[in-house]
Amino acid sequence: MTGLILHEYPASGNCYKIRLVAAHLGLPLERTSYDIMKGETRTAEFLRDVNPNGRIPVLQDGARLLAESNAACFYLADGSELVPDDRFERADMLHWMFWEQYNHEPNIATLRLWMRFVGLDALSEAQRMQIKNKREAGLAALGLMDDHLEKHRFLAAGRFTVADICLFAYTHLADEADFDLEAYPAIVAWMERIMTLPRHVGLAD
Ligand SMILES: N[C@@H](CCC(=O)N[C@@H](CS)C(=O)NCC(=O)O)C(=O)O
Repeated sequence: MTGLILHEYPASGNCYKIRLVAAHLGLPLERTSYDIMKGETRTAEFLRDVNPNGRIPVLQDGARLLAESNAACFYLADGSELVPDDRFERADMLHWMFWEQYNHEPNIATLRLWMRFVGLDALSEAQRMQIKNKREAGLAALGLMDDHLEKHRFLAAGRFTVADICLFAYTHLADEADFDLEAYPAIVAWMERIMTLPRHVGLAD
């Protein structure tokens, strides 16, 4: 890997995941910022040159571009201590990363975006109608994580892996979407374990 560049919006949890993986591995990452609130990932240039899907994060390695946060995390960490060698444990780690994208991020991250960045008054009627379902689904996701973390110190393989980083990103921001994390003691203890790891960095670091 040479000349890694992260195309990002710094407040995005999806972008933070990649910075956190890089920090744990000691990989230098150049950062290029786009303001998603001003549509800077929807310009003709961005769609042509960075990501036809119109979204950040995108990880650039030399001339090659990789979209999707969890794919980028896996790319950086593959072959490192953050990815288990055992075939089943590696797939179990991926199971949590896929679960995050289907059950967690679309609910918790989207509510955070709507409440803290877009503003409830600026939402469309269609978005407003999704709030109740997203809140229920977000609560279910946090409940499932809490149950699992009551019995396991980390999500997969009995140790800290990329899955923990991918789930930590928006879980630790869930209070910004008015989820009460104090109701999930096993999640709180797990977050504490992650935040006290030697190479941990915060969203704003
Ligand atoms: N599944 C994608 C989601 C990417 C995504 O939704 N990015 C948001 C910010 S977190 C974005 O670029 N929004 C701007 C837009 O859609 O115009 C990932 O994990 O990378």
